[in-house]
Amino acid sequence: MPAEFAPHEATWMLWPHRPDAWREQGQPAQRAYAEVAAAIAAAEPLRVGVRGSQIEAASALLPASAEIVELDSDDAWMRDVGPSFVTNGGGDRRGVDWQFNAWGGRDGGLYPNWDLDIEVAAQVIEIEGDQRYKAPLVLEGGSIHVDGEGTCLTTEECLLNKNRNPSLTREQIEGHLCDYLGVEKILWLGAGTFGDETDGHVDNLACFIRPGVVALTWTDEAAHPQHAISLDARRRLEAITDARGRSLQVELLPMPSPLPMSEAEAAGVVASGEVLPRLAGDELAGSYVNFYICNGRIVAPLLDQRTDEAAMAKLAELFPEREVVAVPGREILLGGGNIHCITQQIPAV
Ligand code: KQY
Repeated sequence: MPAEFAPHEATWMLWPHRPDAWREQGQPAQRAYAEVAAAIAAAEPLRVGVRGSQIEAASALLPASAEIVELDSDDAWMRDVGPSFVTNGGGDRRGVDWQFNAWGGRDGGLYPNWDLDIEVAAQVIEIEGDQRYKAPLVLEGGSIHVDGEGTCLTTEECLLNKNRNPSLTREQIEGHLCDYLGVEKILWLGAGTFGDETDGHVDNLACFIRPGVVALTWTDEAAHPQHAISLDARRRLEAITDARGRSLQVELLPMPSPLPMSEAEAAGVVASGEVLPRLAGDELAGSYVNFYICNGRIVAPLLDQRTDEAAMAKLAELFPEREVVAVPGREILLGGGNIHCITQQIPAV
């Protein structure tokens, strides 16, 4: 699997629509997704899967260059329901279609029916004209990062969770990752970001900046519940080597301050009893690590005026050869993820 920082042919997104997941019938989230779409579409081709009844709304908000594809989904997290693309260096690309159970199935999953989501990856692969590997592993794309040089970064909290692959051992899971991603070494972090409803996706905690360099969400506040989690991750990263035998350089990205959901935000969500309830005061799992790398750009979420400037400056320092484009991330965060979670790259071959 090429790293996200390798050249892309295109990016895929989905369009948010469900009123029990997104406030005010999804309209603020749609505007936020459209801002992300505009930032990406200015850098590379963008395709957006939209359910039939939403095509008019999506056309009005998405940039003119975005290709709107009629494609239905239960929610709008292309990182997790979409395919992971792999290449062989000889001009071939294939899509890996993982098993999906809505982040935990009957044991903590985020909605009870994901029939549409499980069809998304195969449709994307077919539209791209690529062949498909059907993988026997429950895995969301947000639970892995690769460096493109044989290393995969993931968390125990998610991939070893009994609500994903209860019949597989750590070794068997590693075997599937090696087989389907073409990696040789799995780097295991412990827990993900505090309060993350995905059971600790790595893409909200840490990511590769380039081979040998990892960014980690970080707070110096010892009393913050994230402090011990990030400290554990830092110690693990500093103690291991990657698939090429390199020690890792760990770069710290400041965390936003605590971000509780407001009364007004919670009140705008229609409770259906199907989706994890959105309640005032819920602590949102905000993280600047949840950015997206596209051709020539970093698209990063603005989350908190107290920390945005420092986080964007750090990203600019980490990616001197790319432009950092900051877009509002709060509305996406209200749905439980951020920019990385709503995008999926198609690597160039
Ligand atoms: O963060 C993600 N990768 C997805 C979050 C899904 C949340 C559904 N409410």
